[in-house]
Amino acid sequence: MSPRKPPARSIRCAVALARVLHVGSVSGAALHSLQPGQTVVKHTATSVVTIERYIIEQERLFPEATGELSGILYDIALAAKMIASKVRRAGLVDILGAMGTENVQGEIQQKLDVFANEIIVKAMDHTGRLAAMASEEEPDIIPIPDEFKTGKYVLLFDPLDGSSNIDVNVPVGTIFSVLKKITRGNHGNLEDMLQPGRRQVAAGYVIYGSSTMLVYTTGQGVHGFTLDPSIGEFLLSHPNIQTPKRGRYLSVNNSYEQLWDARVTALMRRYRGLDAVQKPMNERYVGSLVADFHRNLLGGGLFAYPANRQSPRGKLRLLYEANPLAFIVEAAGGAAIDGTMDILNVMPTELHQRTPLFIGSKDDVETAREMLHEQ
Ligand code: AHM
Ligand code: MG
Repeated sequence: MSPRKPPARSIRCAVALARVLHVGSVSGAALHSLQPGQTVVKHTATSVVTIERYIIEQERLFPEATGELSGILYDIALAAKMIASKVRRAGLVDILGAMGTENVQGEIQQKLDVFANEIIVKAMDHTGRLAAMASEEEPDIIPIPDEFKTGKYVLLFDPLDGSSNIDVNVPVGTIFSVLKKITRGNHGNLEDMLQPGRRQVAAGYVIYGSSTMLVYTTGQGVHGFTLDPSIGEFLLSHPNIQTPKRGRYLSVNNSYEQLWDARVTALMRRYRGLDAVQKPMNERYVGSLVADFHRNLLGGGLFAYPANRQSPRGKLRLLYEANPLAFIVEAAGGAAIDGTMDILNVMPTELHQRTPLFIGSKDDVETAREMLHEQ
């Protein structure tokens, strides 16, 4: 008996599918000659690795993994796509309706940082993977509603850092940190949030720039994914990011110079090559932390937000900004200090605690550590 001929429509579908999957053209004749059990799509390595595939493959390296952490990372990727699509339309606010007013569809426009906060909370609260959350946008811990199951992790995040830059079309970002819950009971509390950054199990950021990128680490390797808007997927674009040992960029807001103490001023003169000890670094300051950090991570350099007379603890938040970025930079071979100690060793005492931050290429951070120690 001859094998049954596949109907023409299913051939068309299979050919279209094969094309979408970039497995080359498959002719109808080739399909006719398929043997039972043979598939059209050959499972050969392709150059396209989605974030989902990557996370699953990473998870397989740890047989004890339950998949909960992987789930948290997918959920964040989904929230990031939703935020990205909104950020892309931010410039249209003027013609569609200003924030706090009704747009042409009769919907109330929200501030983007409030929107981003809600998106993340809603994407994460019902999954059963988290025991609590904390956001830079909210004064207190965000509990998991009683109707949902809870999990063994807590999530801390800055939903839209640098959001004042949106009006001038400068990149903004989301930063996140995942810790294991350490207290008993189903719901997380302040103690779970106030753990040193060294205990993070994952951290990452999303940059909404000329393209949208998600960069994360679980402590081993830093991986970057770029959103392909045509298919709505984050694709692996920057595997295993390593930051240069010494960098070329210096990112600091010089307008605070008259408020710095003498050691910080001397340090910045060193980076600028003014005391003739090293070659001058290139100054680049966007004023959007994720954008400054991302550039320096890839190109090498140092981002500094020192304490000053007006802000004795600096401006940036330990739990939502400094800790996650410090976890990433260390996994990429760099370093982060608060002036004297490693950011990841700082014992937090408050949810919204601020910290001075010197972060980036290892040797440049060591220069800061040495010079800031000097009396
Ligand atoms: P935000 O959390 O209120 O958005 O502020 C954080 C931002 C960072 O993105 C950036 O590095 C810093 O503030 C810039 O501050 P300054 O204008 O003082 O240099
Ligand atoms: Mg912020």
